[in-house]
Amino acid sequence: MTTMTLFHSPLSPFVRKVMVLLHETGQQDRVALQAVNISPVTGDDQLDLDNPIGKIPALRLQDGTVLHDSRVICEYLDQQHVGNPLIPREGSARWRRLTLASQADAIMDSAVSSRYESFLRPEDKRWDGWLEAQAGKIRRSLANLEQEHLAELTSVFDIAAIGVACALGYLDLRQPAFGWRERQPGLAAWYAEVSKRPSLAATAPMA
Ligand code: 99T
Repeated sequence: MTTMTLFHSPLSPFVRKVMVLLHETGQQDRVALQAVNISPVTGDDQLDLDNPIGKIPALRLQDGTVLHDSRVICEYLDQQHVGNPLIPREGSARWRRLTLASQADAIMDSAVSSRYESFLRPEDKRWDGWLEAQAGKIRRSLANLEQEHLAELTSVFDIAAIGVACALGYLDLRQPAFGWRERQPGLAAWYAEVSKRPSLAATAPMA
């Protein structure tokens, strides 16, 4: 039975994290999806009422409470099922996995901001230096994941792995020529494997 409403777009990597977590924890039937088509300059009235910052994902609970952003929603939903937590509840594992998840979110932030810069901003106002700086952040983060964290990512499919997979899926969607697979073959092999999971297959973004 659906008891919650998720403001949703199939192209948002932040929304996808929530959707993957719902699938992985068997909760997808509890959430109704409310489609929104927004950008920083074109909002959605209903969304703005529920989330004054006008971003997705936002999750309306049965009692009308609204949760945002994706980190808060994932934490909430992870505490609503009885299986193994996808976000460790305590100890050093919690801070490790949340920091990796934060690195994945930061890759998405840079990629989304590049998308807005290169697609939304009027052409005469675009700033190549901005795009190059964002690309540098993404390249350094992916190299660091490959060199330092591949074993950790492979060890368990949790909030950190979900975040990295959604970040890579979004890069493929919006910057298919970014060429990360050539630079990070280990990450590419990991991603090819986890992409077979039903949760990722069911939520793959389609432009
Ligand atoms: O910035 C806006 O006003 C509208 N943008 C969003 O709502 C994006 C959609 S991804 N969401 C976020 O930036 C959420 C970030 C937040 N920290 C979280 O939830 O974790 C759109 C991607 C695309 O269209 O290509």
